Amino acid sequence: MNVRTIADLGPDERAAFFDRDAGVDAVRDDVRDIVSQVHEEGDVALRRFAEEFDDVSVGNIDITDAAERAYEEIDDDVREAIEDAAANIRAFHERQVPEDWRDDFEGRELGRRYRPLDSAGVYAPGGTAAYPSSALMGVIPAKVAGVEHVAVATPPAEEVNPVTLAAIHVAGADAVYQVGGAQAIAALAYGTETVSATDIVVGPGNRWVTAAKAEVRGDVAIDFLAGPSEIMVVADGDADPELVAADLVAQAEHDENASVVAVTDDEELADQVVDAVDEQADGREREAVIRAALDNDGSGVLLARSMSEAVLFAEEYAAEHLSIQADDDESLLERIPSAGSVFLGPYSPVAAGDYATGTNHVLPTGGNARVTGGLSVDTFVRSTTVQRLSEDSLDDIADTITTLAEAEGLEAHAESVRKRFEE
Ligand code: HSO
Ligand code: ZN
Repeated sequence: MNVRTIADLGPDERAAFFDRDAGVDAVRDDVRDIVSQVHEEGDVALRRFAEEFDDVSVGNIDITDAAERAYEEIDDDVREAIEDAAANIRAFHERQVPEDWRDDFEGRELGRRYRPLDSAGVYAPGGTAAYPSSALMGVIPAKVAGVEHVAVATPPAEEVNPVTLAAIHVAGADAVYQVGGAQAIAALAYGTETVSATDIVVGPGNRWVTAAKAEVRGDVAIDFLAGPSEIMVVADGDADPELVAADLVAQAEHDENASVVAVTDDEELADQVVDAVDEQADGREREAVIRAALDNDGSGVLLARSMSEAVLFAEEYAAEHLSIQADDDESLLERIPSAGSVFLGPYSPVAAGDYATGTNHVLPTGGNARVTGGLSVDTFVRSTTVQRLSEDSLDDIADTITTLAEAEGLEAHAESVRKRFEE
């Protein structure tokens, strides 16, 4: 990782920061095939793929009972940490539950009503990237929204990760299935003999999972297509380079394709961050992954001529995680509308939100933060508009309705209003 000046970036160098896709194109054809086999053959296909991809001969696909057992068997300190985090995530998401309302609009009683989806499917990655925390982040918002049936799919194994299972149990999932990858997404979307189909499929995963979500979208709802982790730190000369570096290295640890960027107007800080990142990466357990992520064309420390230029870059970037380490962080934040989750000040590491503050860590990547937020209670509710008009209030807008209806050539629409006023 090195320091580069924003003004000197060539078009390709610049593009490397902004072209962050979820990498689904390369596996799209294979995934389409997997999805259709699950759709057609159900459990038989799930068992076959478990043998083929996970090298596991699956007994019961439904392992709901194992989740409760795992909860009882894991270490006390891990169980307590899961419960602590879960309570915080629940509290933050309870604050998001929307309330039904009705208001008077000049005699027209209009309102919105919110109801949970009937069912939701959550994917919880396994293998080397088993994230119990992601199980909490997927299941809890759905349960808080009031979704009655929340199912979780997690990859099969001789022994499915007990911490993930315990987290699924604490989060309050109603069913747990051992099925992974694209086949899990297909099972949650279309159902099999064992897995019941769900209305929405959410959660992070590798590009097979992501490509499968793209494939089933349209038949079921999905949250969004999430790619490798990203962080953008906006820092001024007052920032602590060690802390900036620590957050970069932390997100780099996720994935060789992670994008980690710091942008600052302070040349000295830029150099210090580069050095600190290098030192902190040294000897880490996942040093190889970290170094690969740091070496990406889309990772680096960028020098801006001013904090205004830094802010413009950060806004265009629309990061999954935005950390602001600067004196006037709130006013800088005002100028960056696009970000999945924001971390302000030296005591707000991204890892706090990844695990335990209560905010959700399933967040839009690849610039998607320009148009959407992360997983939330909203993801799992549908809104309905409701109206009741009085005779007078219909009379008041009758002309507007009939004139527009006739302008559209829709006579019967106009007539349906006039009918109300016939003697
Ligand atoms: N930073 C990741 C979430 C995560 N971190 C899970 C640790 N475990 C993507 O937002
Ligand atoms: Zn993380």
